[in-house]
Amino acid sequence: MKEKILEALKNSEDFISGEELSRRLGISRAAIWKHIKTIKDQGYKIESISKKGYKLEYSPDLLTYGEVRKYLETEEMGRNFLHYDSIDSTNVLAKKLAQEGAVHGTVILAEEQTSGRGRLGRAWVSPKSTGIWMTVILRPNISPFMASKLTLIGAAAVERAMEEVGIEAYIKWPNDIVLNSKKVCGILTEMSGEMDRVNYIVMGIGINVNTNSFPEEINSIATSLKLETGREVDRKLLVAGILNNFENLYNKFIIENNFNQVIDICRNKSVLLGKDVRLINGENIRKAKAIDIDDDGELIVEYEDGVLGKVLSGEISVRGLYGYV
Ligand code: BTX
Repeated sequence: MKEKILEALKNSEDFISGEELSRRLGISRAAIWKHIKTIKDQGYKIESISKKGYKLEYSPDLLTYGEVRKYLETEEMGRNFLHYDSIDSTNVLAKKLAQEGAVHGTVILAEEQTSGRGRLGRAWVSPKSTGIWMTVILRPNISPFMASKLTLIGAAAVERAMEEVGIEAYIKWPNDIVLNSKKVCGILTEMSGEMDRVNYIVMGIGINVNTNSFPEEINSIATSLKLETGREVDRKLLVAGILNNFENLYNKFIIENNFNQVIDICRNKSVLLGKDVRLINGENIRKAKAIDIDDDGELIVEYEDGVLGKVLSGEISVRGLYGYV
């Protein structure tokens, strides 16, 4: 109901009376007044004048469904959209909700994460209202060994969406997006499954959008779209753009088994190919050169002894990137 009131206010150039709203929406004027109060508490400025009614003066930069919806062209992705002011981690909540049966395409988005997570238990810095911290719940009918491909679909969708808002970003296979050799986005894909079946997958995407500064410990490796382009980027457009592109690429893969476009994007926009890399597997570090990304999304490397190898996922550090020199 709150969404409907907001929508009516947004669509009206002038004041709308409480009476008109109550007639249109079939609820009492007292109920309208209560909802208006909650909307104001979210940061919207609404002028109210007796006899005239309500007028929306200002909408805050919030990533609610009501704000994102008009840019969404999807059927499933983001159609169940949960927005939080502050939670520990959207991935953690997504797993809980997926376990409880949340539908395919459910998006959990928070303005702030107090305990955002990266891979291998690392932390992801997620300050209030400056980034995009969201997780999509997926229920693909694929075998678990195909799941790592979804991260590449996510990375390709983020790259496309950035391009649509005029930003040329690059993909550090398999789960980072970089701008000017610094990390602007990370993707964390987690799966619940059995030997031959996926129960659900949650794909968390974290993007530093309008962040002005970072804590000391990541300052040299992290950047934001704003810091690199010198302008504020509309978070709503980016969220919708990611979901639009993701649904498109995801359906091509799941329904038509067509992964070509994703691979093309990952190859053309790769920061790894042709570079000296270190493959990190716990304590074990091996030097190699990144040669190609094959049609299955695996990274082809050439080890120092000239032997070629395939890497399915994992930790890669690249010469010249994030301090590896
Ligand atoms: P990762 O393990 O590849 O990267 C984590 C590392 O990146 C950290 O150890 C730190 O060095 C650095 N880092 C931390 N915060 C940031 C930041 N804001 N920008 C750039 N670098 C940073 C990458 O893991 C996957 C991150 C996924 C984050 C999303 S946000 C929504 C969802 N919910 C959640 O808890 N995680 C995901």
